[in-house]
Amino acid sequence: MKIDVLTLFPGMFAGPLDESIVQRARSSGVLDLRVHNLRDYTEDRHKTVDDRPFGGGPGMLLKPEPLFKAVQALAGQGTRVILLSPAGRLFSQGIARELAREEHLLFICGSYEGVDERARASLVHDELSIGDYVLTNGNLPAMVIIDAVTRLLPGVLGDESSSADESFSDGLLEYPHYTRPADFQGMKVPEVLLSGHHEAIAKWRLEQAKRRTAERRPDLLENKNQAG
Ligand code: 4GX
Repeated sequence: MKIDVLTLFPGMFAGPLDESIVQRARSSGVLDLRVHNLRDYTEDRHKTVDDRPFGGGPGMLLKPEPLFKAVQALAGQGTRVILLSPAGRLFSQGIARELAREEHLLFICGSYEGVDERARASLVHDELSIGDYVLTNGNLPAMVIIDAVTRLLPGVLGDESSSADESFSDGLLEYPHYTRPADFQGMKVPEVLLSGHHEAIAKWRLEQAKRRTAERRPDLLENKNQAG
C-alpha cells in the first residue's frame, strides 16, 4: 500500500511511524509511506499556506491553492483522499478494514480552524474523525489511522499476533490474559487455562469476553452488526 501525508509539520511523523510494526511494514516494502510539507506546494515568496476567514472570526484556514497543487501532484485515479477533522465520520475498526483494501491513501492534515470549503468539497473523498475532542492539528489522527490500517495489511502481523484471530471475538473486548507464573503472590491463574482442554478454554474465553463487553461497553453489543 502507498500512503502519502500532507502536513505543515512533517517532523511530527518521525518517531511514531519509524518504530515497531509500522517500521517493519515499511522496510519489508508492504507499506510505502511518504510525508510531504504542504509549504513545498506554495508558489509565493512567503510560502503562504493559510489566510484569514472571509466574514471574520477567529483563527486561520488553509488556502486552496497549495492544497489543489499538492493533491494534483500526489493523487491519481486510485487514490482515496482523506481529511482529518472533528466533523468527519467516526473512525472505527470497520473503516480501518475498508481502508486496508485501498491501493493508495492521501491524508490531509489540517491545522488552525480547518481548510477552505472549496478545497474540501473538490479534493476530499472522505472526512474522518478519531473522536470527540479537539486536537491542535490532524497529524496525530493521521498517525492513529495509519497505524490501525498498517497492522491489517497482508504479511504485517505474524501468526503469533494475527489479526485473523480477532474475528473469533469480533466486536467484543478481549478476554483476560495470563502468563507465568501460575501462582503469583497467591493470585492464581484460572484452572481451565492450565487444563490443556482447548475447547473448554475457547468457551471460557468467549464467555469472559462477552461478560466484559456487557459490563464495560454495552454499546458494542448493540452495534455489533454495524460498527464492526
Ligand atoms: N479527529 N483536529 C484537524 C483542523 C481542522 C478542522 C476542520 C480540518 C477541518 C481531529 C479529531 C481534530 C483539530 C484535527 C482541528 N482540519 N481530527 N484540526 N478529533 O480534533 O480528527
